[in-house]
Amino acid sequence: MKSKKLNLNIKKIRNDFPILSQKINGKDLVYFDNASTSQKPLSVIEKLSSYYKQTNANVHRGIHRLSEKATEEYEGVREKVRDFINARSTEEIIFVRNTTEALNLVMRGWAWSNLKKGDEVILTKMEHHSNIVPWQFLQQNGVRLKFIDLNQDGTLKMDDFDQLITKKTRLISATHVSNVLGTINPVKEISKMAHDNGSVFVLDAAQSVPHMPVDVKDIDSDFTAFSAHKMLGPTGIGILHAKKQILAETDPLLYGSDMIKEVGLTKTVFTDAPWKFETGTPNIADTIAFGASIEYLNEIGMDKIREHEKELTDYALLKLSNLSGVSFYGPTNPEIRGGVISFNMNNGKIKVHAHDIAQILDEDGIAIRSGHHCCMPLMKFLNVPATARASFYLYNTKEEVDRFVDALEKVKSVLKI
Ligand code: C6P
Repeated sequence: MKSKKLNLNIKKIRNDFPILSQKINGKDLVYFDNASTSQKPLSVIEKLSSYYKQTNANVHRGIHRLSEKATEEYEGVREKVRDFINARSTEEIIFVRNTTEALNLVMRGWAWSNLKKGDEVILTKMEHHSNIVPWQFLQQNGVRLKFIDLNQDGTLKMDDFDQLITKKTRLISATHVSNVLGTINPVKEISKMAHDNGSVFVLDAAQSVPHMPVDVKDIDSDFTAFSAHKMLGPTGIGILHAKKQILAETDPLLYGSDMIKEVGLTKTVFTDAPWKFETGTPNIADTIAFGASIEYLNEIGMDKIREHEKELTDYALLKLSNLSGVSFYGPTNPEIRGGVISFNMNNGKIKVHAHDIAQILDEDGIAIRSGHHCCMPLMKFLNVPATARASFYLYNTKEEVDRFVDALEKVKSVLKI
């Protein structure tokens, strides 16, 4: 197959990621587990280390120089995040640990006290457990959960919204990009349907913000959640974006420390958003290093990253469709598909377990994920216990896709399918 030239300077990019130059089982590492977590460029690693070497101090507390510097850098990242997702104000940007914590904050802090018996929440059947399990707790208060079904190609049955949305629908939540199917959902349309009905729209952007331009003002989501570790940043830091008006009606998850204006023995006046939600000494170092990952992504350009992944995915899907015994899931239209390919292998008689595929690929230095990907209801829809999954990022190449496809040939011959 003739390979079209990708528009990123991949060689230069790969040099920025020290981990990619190592060998696994004597073979060059192919890292195709980016939907799980991404690798980190030197600028992020160095920012983390330089923070501890030169800046380390608590934020918002001291008036000494180091504390002021740490606070300045920490708050500077809030502005970088605001700009990255085109939010209206830094007051709408809350630092949390990850997407899961962000979604739990929406459930406990807003939905728990605002939704009553008989109210309804609509989710989709492709949601990650982090966007299902928290909402299940609302059932204790008599809230009903409803689910949008999927078409066979892994897209949402958009027509079903008409039947599912009622006057009792208070909240709709959906993933922007499925971490299993790669489907890019029409979230702007869903957001509009929610608002036309007077419902709140929650966006799980864990798999979109790292891979494509995302504009929360344009989508008009009320709450948006994502994690730094999936976008070249450190683990332990994530974002909940929320519109100012709705934040005013949201309670914090944790209480204490400096999220206060005044504390009496029996009564406390809280400080303003977003600090009200960031109780205790925060994850300062990782937040500051997260700023370096945003700078890195901005320098490359999110449009270019999206194009690169689209091209890689298209290339991989074409090669996989020529490989007998491989079936993959999700839409084939590259316009509505992110850089995630879940698949299984069988020859009609023998079904290969996804873990066996991942293990054989690992022998060749190729890292993919296998399992239910925290999407058990989706596995049920697909009628499989697990899938193997390759997921791409800006540093991956067509040559790596070729190696991956060759390794799948090896799986076929080892397992005689
Ligand atoms: N999906 C995957 O391998 P955390 O772990 O909180 O940073 O992100 C949770 C999460 C929420 N929503 C979606 C759509 C996700 O994909 C994830 C994380 C990883 O697919 C780990 S299970």
